[in-house]
Amino acid sequence: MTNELLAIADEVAEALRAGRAVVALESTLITHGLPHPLNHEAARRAEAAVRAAGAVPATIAIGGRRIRVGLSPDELAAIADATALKKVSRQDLAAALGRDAWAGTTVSATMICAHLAGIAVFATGGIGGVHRGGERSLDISADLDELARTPLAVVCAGPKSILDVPRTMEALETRGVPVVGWGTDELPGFFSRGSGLPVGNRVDGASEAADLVRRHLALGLASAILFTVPIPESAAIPREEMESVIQRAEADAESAGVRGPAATPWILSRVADLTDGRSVTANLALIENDARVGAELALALCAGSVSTG
Ligand code: PSU
Ligand code: MN
Repeated sequence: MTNELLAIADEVAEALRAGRAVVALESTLITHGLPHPLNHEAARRAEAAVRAAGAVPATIAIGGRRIRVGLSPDELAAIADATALKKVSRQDLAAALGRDAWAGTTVSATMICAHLAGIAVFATGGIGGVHRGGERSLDISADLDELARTPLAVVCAGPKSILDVPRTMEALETRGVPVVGWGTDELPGFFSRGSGLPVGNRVDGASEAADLVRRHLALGLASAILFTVPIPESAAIPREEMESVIQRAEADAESAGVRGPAATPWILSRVADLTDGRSVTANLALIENDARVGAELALALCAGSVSTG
């Protein structure tokens, strides 16, 4: 990997050199996941939460033919304000680096970039997974295979509830990706505290989580570990309420003929309309919360180890 393709911001590079805590953040939720200007607010709140906990945020995007690890406030504003940027996952990464344009990195692409940069922890809102009807359409996010092959601690609020969550959990099990409840035995339900599904493993707090990460890495298990954190109570929307909204949004997507990479952004935006923006408020709160938890985990990992290997 050459510096030609990877540009790490000074603050992030210094923190990594000094062995201090760094948390990677993705950019597709800015470019595609949330409406303007709340996308910008989400990005700023996530970075601020990481800083408030004592770690360094590294928002990752594609820009100027390079993987950008850590953005300036102006750059963050630029990608939040821009329209029609590309959404880049593993399959698009090399092509996106051939264009002189900003682009948002999904969970899969952000994982690749964070790992290349030597960052161990990545926080986001929700991972992609098996879409509803995915057993027919085969619309299964590249995030799942990425989680199986890139060793990173990924902190999220559970698979997005617009997905087929039980099939997503099956796919994660098949791929051997540990799914861990953060202070809970129930898989978090993204917009809701719970999903109604059990989560096989649980940690209570960052130091327990860091121990689990160290054991996982010591075993040479090449996959990610997925930590799932319930949305804060004050921002949660009841599951039954969300479920009917999601079914309606899903049906609308089907009639509109939306598929492929456009599906997730389209459905999220339809859900936002149908909830009068409440889903967006919830999304912001869970992203901020995940960023804070990611920082706690990154700090605990630094505290207990001499090198990240
Ligand atoms: N979760 C959100 N908002 C988002 C996404 C996830 O709350 O915008 C993005 C992430 O970047 C994730 C991507 O990787 O959606 C998944 O897209 P797809 O289903 O096309 O793989
Ligand atoms: Mn897809």
